[in-house]
Amino acid sequence: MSSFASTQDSIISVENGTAVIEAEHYSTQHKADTRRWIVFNSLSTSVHGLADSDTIHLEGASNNAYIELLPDTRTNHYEPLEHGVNFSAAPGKLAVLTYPVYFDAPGKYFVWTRAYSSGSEDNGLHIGLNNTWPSSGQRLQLCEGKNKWTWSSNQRRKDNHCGTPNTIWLDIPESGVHNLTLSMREDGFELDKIILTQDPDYKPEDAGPSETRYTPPPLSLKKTFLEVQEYSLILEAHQTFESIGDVPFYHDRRNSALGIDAREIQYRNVWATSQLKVPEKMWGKKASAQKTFKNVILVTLGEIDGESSYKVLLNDKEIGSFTNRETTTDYQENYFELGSLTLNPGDIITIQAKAVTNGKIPENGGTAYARGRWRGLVFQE
Ligand SMILES: [Ca+2]
Ligand SMILES: [Ca+2]
Ligand SMILES: [Ca+2]
Ligand SMILES: [Ca+2]
Repeated sequence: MSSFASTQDSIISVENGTAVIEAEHYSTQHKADTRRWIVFNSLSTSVHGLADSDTIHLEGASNNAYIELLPDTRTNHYEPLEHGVNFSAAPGKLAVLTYPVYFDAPGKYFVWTRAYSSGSEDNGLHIGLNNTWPSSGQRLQLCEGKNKWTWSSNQRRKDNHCGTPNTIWLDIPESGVHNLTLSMREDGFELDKIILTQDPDYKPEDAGPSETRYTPPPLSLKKTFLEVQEYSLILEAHQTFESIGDVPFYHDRRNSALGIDAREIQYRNVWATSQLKVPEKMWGKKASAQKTFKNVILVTLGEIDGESSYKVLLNDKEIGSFTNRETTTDYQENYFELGSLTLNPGDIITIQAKAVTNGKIPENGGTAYARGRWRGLVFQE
């Protein structure tokens, strides 16, 4: 059985003030004509054909995957700096990645990134929110920890090129889903993981915590009318039909059905009767409208200790007569088709059932009885 959850149903969420994102799990990339974030994982090779000055750095990468901004045509000071090509002082111009994140609380979130720098021109990145680029997200810089995966939350400043921790941050204006965005400052940048945290004292270590991805639990499956795939109206027996006559139906709550209390010997092997008078506004607002259904289905419940019989009458005329099939599982639905039916307000629908035994299940010196359970009528147009 499918869990009815696609990957789109899970979302990075803030847990205890912190959201953790694998960089390779971006949702979209745009402005990627010139430079593009490429995913590297266990299927990748260094022979990718794009300009690059270093090989794959899967060792130690969280989730065994990361992204690199390629081609990398400025790997050192001697290679020409081309504004808008291999360098972008302005944020949001090239290779923009988007990560939807659910924030349960607004406020200030410090941004940490885990990156791998092997040179002097592959260690700058811009961080934004909802495609806006506040000054507090610009010029994330990675100085220490060359040639290994390293966490940084430092903003590059004119007077301090390496910056100090916790100087890259975003202000989340309100709770809800916001798009974390990031874009190129320097090509060749390699990004493994991103952390957003409200804790100013937080400092990630090693690969950091696991991704904080919320996946909703499986939806509850329906328990009644299991094989009914389309209907315009379902009349549930216990909600709409009234027991009449000497042999009563009772409401079997556990099984959402009407049934006959076969412990009473006088209720065995005789018809119990229930009725519904079709109300004036059965089909909606228009009163007195006649309605024709292409099919009507009586839904009953099988039992192991007997095969109960049923009758359906319309204005005292029998229109259907059925017997449950033998079963080894209690309370499985049986579906009996009555075919096309035309109803008018004031019509009387009658359902009858019998408690019977098949003599197979010993009980109290005799054999157990099936209780003539039925669940409802399904109307199809
Ligand atoms: Ca590389
Ligand atoms: Ca570069
Ligand atoms: Ca690189
Ligand atoms: Ca990763």
